[in-house]
Amino acid sequence: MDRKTFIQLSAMGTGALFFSSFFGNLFAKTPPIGELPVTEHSIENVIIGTGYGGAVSALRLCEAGHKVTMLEMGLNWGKSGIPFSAMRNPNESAAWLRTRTIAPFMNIFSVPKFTGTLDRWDFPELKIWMGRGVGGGSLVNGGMAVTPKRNYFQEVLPQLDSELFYSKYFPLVKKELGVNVIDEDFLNKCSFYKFNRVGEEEAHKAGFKTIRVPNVYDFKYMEREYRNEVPRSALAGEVIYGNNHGKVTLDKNYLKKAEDTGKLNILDLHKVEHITHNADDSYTLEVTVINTDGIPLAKKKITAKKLILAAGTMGTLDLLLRSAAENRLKTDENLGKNWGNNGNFMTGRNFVKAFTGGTGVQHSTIPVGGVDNWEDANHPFFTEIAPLPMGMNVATTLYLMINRVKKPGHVTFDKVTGRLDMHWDKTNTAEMLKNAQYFVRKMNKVNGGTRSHMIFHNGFGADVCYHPLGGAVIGKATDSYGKLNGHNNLYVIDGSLIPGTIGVNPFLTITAIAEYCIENIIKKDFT
Ligand code: FAE
Repeated sequence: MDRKTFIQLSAMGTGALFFSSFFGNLFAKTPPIGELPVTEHSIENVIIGTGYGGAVSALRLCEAGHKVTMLEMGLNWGKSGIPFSAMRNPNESAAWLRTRTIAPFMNIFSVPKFTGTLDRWDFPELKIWMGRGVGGGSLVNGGMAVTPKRNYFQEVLPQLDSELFYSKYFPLVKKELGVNVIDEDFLNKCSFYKFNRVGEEEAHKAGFKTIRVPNVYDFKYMEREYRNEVPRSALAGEVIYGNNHGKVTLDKNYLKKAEDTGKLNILDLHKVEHITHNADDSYTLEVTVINTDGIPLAKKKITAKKLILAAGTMGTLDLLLRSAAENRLKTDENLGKNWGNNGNFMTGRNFVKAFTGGTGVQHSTIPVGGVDNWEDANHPFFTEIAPLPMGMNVATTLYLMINRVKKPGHVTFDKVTGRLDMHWDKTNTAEMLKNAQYFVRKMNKVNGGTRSHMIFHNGFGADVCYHPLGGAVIGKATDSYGKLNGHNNLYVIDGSLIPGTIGVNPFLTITAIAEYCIENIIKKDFT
């Protein structure tokens, strides 16, 4: 590269990167995509994605003395200084490059087009929500940190040693993620948890068992919020567009620790488009650098000796299946198989205690209770008693159910549309619907209330998926530690390793499996 070109590229690359985070909206005019500057880079270890799988991999590699570069399509919110927005007052953080919010319901708000934290991919029978930004799903999720039931873990992941997971990896990740449990006295007196008290009381009346659900939100902080000693976050309607306080996201634990080693470089607003497998077993990534309007600023060709794909289930499947369809890399017939929605099924009940006080005006955004009906052979399910922070007493309870996935789906890439095809329809969710009908009927019979026709079509949200899992299943599409079949230097470490179901909210399991995989990968392949 000559000096003039270098200076031009540096100005457009580094300068653009800096400005992209802060002044993206001011730079609407950029060169047409074919004329974008392209720079070439060679990097030893690259991780795509900064969610759970990526963050664990980065920390352990850095601690073992390896330099790591992470490529993240979303924004580094912590560094940008831009605040997250609350659900009733959505702003930049609300939606990934949309002009209207994309929450599961109540999308009546216009928002500025911005690289927000929450994205949604729509398929004919399914909508899949995902986190975007440094910290991945940890930025937008409800923080519920649930250990799967051991017998179900063994059933769905017989290829893993459950003794090792329950004695070593689950305790380790609970500590690293800062998992804690709400104090019962606080829960009983906090006016923001009336929805949970009502939810549990009615579940007991109907004969269901409830459980306390651990979380990564700092409940001691929440107690101080309640006493008005610190700025409010969970008690101010913040969650799926990010929390400004209280929630301990990955940028505050795994990623922070990795950065503190001095060996981690995170490049935000870097979207990987394709992966090419080279003859020398390295990988070349084509990357588009965008600004916060989503406008491409530059192109990069990054060649990595070792590549970890941690782009989340859908991101990883998209990159692998797309690149395979373009003959850039080889995959085998296992890729895309055993995909599932983790049995996600949303439902709710309207007119709950409507004449005796409803579910309360104020709702904390952090769920702390669930109905555990998993041992019922006819209707096995777990359901989270979810908040509905609408700022008024809507006398409604909302439930995000997690069921078994009796009929898994699969994912392929359609060359014509250039998009993933999701092979998933009502037959995949039929058993889940039966469980939801059983639950709502039983609850309403004893407690009153109606089906949640106000929030969902016919009262049941079969198409809501927060937990896409599978498609690159460990031990099937990969070896026992996440190395993709047929490859020496390409690893998958994220939700796609879990075969479509884990019976509880999944990030604790994703984090535990990531710890297990990277520990073994370092031992075997990073000598
Ligand atoms: P993930 O955290 O999704 O990270 C992937 C990262 O890769 C993201 O930051 C992407 O922006 C980035 N990326 C993707 N494609 C590219 C590309 N081409 N180039 C560059 N970067 C890319 O992956 N789970 C729980 O256990 N408890 C909960 O309470 C809970 N609540 C949830 C609530 C919501 C609204 C949502 C959407 C999810 C929730 N989840 C919850 C699911 C959980 O967040 C999810 O399973 C994990 O975040 C998945 O972790 P991964 O490491 O697979």
